[in-house]
Amino acid sequence: MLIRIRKPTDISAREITPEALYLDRRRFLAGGAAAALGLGGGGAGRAEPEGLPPVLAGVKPGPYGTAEEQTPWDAVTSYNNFYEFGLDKDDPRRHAHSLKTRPWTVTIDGAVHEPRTFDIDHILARMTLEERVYRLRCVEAWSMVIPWVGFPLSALLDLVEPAGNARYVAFETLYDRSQMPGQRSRVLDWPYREGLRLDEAMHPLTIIAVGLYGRVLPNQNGAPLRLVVPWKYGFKSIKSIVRIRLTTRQPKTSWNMQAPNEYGFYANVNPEVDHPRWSQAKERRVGEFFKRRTLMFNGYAEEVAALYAGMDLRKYY
Ligand SMILES: Nc1nc2c(c(=O)[nH]1)N[C@H]1C(S)=C(S)[C@@H](COP(=O)(O)O)O[C@H]1N2
Ligand SMILES: [Mo]
Repeated sequence: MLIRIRKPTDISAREITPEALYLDRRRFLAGGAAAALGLGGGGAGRAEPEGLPPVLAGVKPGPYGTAEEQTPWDAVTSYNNFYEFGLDKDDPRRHAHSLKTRPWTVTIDGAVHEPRTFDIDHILARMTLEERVYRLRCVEAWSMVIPWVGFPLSALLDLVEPAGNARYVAFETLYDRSQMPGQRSRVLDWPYREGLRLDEAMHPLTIIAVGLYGRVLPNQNGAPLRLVVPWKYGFKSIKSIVRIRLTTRQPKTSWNMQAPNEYGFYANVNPEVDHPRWSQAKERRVGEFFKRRTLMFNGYAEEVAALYAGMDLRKYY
């Protein structure tokens, strides 16, 4: 993985926190840059920067990184889609503090041998946390590069032993109008729902994220746990999940119910299949001026194209 390290003198005081966060901390410390910035843990007695979530312990580098420049923490946590907290990009950051992420349970049931309800802290204690730097491509044609912390969804599904007839996985966000004021409006048929085919869900690229930049996931990004499927449009990455159900039939999904001709079940990033109201050929990386070409399957074709062999991707959009 390539790391872009600027000279400490290039970094203004305002920038220190996000810049430090956006470097790989292990290499960062190893390179001695931490000492130059006064961020080193040793002896200086320097306190954690204020207002940031806690650091997650024991995070290992995971497979499938991208060396592309990472979108700064401030952008990742202030430019969000989370309609439960409003429709504007800055609404989630402003309003998602009303979400209580403890206690939190996730029920996994349906076509499984061992249906169970897990406490989030039990899940965190059982899973090995990995950092996965993925591109996120929203259907609205903006994109980011985000260093997620999480674990493969397959590791969670293995705990409940999917039954032989399970074909799909359905996900639901919390439904609680007192914590999620946006649910008082009818923009979507709440709770937010998403779904994957079982083979997509078990694919090693598919993760449950519980953090970013080595820290606990902020509420606006879908705390305490959210799905990340990097080869699909962002709306598949359902946030603040409370229920996962294995099913034999293709589940209903929020955006498909809302506008079936615009948002399909598959929602694979595909520059050749336009959204009915706009092209999907290009995207704007948040923070950049010029647009860039969108890549087939968001750049993950080598890993996932085989899942769709023989399928008409114009029909199954
Ligand atoms: N529950 C829920 N999950 C959701 C959404 C939402 O409105 N509600 N928005 C989706 C969309 S459209 C995108 S692009 C991503 C954005 O994730 P981010 O805010 O962490 O970048 O979350 C997805 N997950
Ligand atoms: Mo999106």
